[in-house]
Amino acid sequence: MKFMRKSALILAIAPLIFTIAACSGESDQTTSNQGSDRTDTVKSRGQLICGVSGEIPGFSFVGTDGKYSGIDVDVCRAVAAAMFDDPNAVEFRNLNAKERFTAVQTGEVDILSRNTTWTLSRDTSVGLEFAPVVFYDGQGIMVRKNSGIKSLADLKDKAICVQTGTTTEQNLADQMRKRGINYKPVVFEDVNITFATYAEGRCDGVTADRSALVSRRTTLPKAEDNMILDEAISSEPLAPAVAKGNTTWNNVVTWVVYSLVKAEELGINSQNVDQLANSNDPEIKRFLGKEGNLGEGLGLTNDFAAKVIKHVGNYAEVYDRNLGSKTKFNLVRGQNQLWSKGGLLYSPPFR
Ligand SMILES: N[C@@H](CCC(=O)N[C@@H](CS)C(=O)NCC(=O)O)C(=O)O
Repeated sequence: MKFMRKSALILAIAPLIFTIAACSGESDQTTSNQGSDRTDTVKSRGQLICGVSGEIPGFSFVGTDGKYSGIDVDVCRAVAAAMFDDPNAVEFRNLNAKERFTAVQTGEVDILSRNTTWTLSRDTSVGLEFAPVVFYDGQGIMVRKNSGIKSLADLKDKAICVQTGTTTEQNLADQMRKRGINYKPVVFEDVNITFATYAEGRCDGVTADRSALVSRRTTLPKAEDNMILDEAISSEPLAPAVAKGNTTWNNVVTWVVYSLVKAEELGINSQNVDQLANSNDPEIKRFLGKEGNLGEGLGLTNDFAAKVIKHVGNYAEVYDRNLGSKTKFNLVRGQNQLWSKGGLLYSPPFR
């Protein structure tokens, strides 16, 4: 057994897998894994349908000109670039926290790229399949500077605005229970009402992912009068997701995300990508599709990563454009730095 080849092992257990799948009524999922999956649907449509929030500047936001921008938006543009050599071959659909999972399950969207935390239950019972994390986040609480509130303990018996259908709502309840702090949750389905209620002074604090607080603070009437408490409430790894049972499609999204990270690691960016196509470095040659056939396994051209970087840039370019020091958010990379620079971003090998 120890020396059995993988293919022989698969042949040996295949009948067993078939029997189990048939008995548990999951044969549909098995079929879709073997046959066509979402990749074919998207290809034949010639356009990607991408679920975003549209309400979180820096992540996904619709400008007054109707144009979408943000890191979550760029992930979708990167997938479109890899598939169609066109970052604009995307239709965006705005989804609030409550709507987002149904939209993936029913196939209304091909991909959910919307500040969504990767959790065990979303990976299992909600029927999602996550691609790699695009932003490592954590939950925070924002209060008015003149409120005297400095910690979670100071929120005893206070009203906290929070959006329903989020890990935010659950984490707040966990943390307050753990610390024995009584509080008044003021829950809304709509993000704009959540923050407007806080802005009107009807909540003492508002809680969300820290990045979302930084983002939404810029939309408050007097942004500088508000501060985010230092206390870290949770880990929120934000990742794109697709519907379960679409192995190839998940691989496409997964390796497009990794291509952003790997390009940064290899020093490839939107400015030098064409020039580096002539590089002698075998790793760069393979990554850009000048050698090997890495795209084939994804049903894409071998230069899919070159298309991504040319049109959208590497992870650093995406981050800087949407959240970096030249933006009003000025968010330091922190955990969202490459592993080689002390962060958590790490791509498996392109080989
Ligand atoms: N990352 C958390 C929270 C995500 C979330 O939906 N946050 C709210 C509060 S800022 C939001 O983005 N709302 C925007 C919307 O509903 O369009 C989760 O996955 O549950």
